Amino acid sequence: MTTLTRRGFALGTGALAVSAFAIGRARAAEFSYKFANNLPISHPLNVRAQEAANKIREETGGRFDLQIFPSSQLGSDTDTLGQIRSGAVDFFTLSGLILSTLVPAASINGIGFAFKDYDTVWTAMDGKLGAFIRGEIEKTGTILALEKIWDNGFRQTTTSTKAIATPDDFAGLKIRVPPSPLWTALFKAFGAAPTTINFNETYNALQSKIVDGEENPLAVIDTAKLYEVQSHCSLTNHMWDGFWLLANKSNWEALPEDVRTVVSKHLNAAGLNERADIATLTTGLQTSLAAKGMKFNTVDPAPFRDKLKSAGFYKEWKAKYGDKAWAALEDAVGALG
Ligand code: X2X
Repeated sequence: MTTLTRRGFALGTGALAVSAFAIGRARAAEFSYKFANNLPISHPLNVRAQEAANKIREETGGRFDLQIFPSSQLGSDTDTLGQIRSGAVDFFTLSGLILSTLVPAASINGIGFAFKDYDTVWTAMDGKLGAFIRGEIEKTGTILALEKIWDNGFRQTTTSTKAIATPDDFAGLKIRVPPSPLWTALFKAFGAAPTTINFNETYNALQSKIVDGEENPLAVIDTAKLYEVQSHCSLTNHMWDGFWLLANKSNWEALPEDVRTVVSKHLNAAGLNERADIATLTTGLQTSLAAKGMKFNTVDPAPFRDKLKSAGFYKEWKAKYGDKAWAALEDAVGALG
């Protein structure tokens, strides 16, 4: 028979409180950090980020809580770039091309038709080219990028008007581009009329016909439901785009080293899993988007590349990045332009 003394009872509840704290849900975490991104919650980036958040909470015994804000809930990419610099946001996945408004070299992977396939992408971005870009990001002194870049994908062109089969089809096309000088320059070189619009306003801009087209990887076209407002998808594969997982430097350095190790381990692993998810998802998407009404066509990239060459695109951007950065790119992808 067990007699529950007053003292024994008090000890018992104490033990219960300790074990509830150990699983991390009994009280507020010691560190609660915000992770912003522009993608729908169903996109693999958010699925894997949430999975990492759960693992981090568990492995830190509830000390670290990663709160994820999908769909630009904290503001447009342009706004959020300001917030990651000030520390109002702690983590932010951002396309290197948009980041280039702060770190010019960060757009270099978006040079038209630079990458022929994913093997080349990961060799470059997990290798010297990625290290070079991360070094440039670190030079800001306010933000840093975790080691593994996450996949956005090879970008395809959609319109509500017509298929893009040759460079001439771009002539005068009102196309939405994300906020980045490289994006604007690329589509001007194709002869289109690009308009800069943040992603959180893109669906509405297409729906209200402020623009007739946009370009994004199939995983974004699908999860953001752009197929509802676009009828054609031309497989232009004109650039590979990825998301650097940025951290505010002083908030990152405010974490104890052991917490930082757990956070970066799970976030980098999540990035690798997200890459695999995008690959799997993309395989089936042409069929499922076609079933939702999109008309697909493939393109021969050669005339598009020639158009960029004759417009002086490669020459201009080589001069902008400088010989050292351009050599790092060509080292990874072969001679350009
Ligand atoms: O804004 C876009 O088009 C998107 C979602 O692909 C990026 O974040 C660059």
